[in-house]
Amino acid sequence: MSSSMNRRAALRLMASSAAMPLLATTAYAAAHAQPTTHTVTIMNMAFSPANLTIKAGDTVIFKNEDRTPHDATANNGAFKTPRLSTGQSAQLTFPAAATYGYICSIHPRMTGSITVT
Ligand SMILES: [Cu+2]
Repeated sequence: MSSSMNRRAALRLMASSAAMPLLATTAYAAAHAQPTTHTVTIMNMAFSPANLTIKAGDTVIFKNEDRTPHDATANNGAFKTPRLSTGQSAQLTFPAAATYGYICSIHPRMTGSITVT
């Protein structure tokens, strides 16, 4: 009797450990994933990627790898990073669905967008 209980417990353990890698690959897991952190690199007077789509709750890190200072300033005033020198970064979390166009306020021809779904 105790050996059959042990076998059931062992089977349950195998089932649960086998399910974990599968779960991580399903669409359900992707849709309900933990918030993700994305990086927008600033280089050669441009944001890269210039157009980024993320999910509500995700975080975006703006990292300046250019030789000159830059920022990221939303056209609608929703956010503005500090002025970032070479090597500096700023992170913003986007709690709700929205679309933001943004520029570098120092070099307004530098443009980008973040779409939060
Ligand atoms: Cu700039």
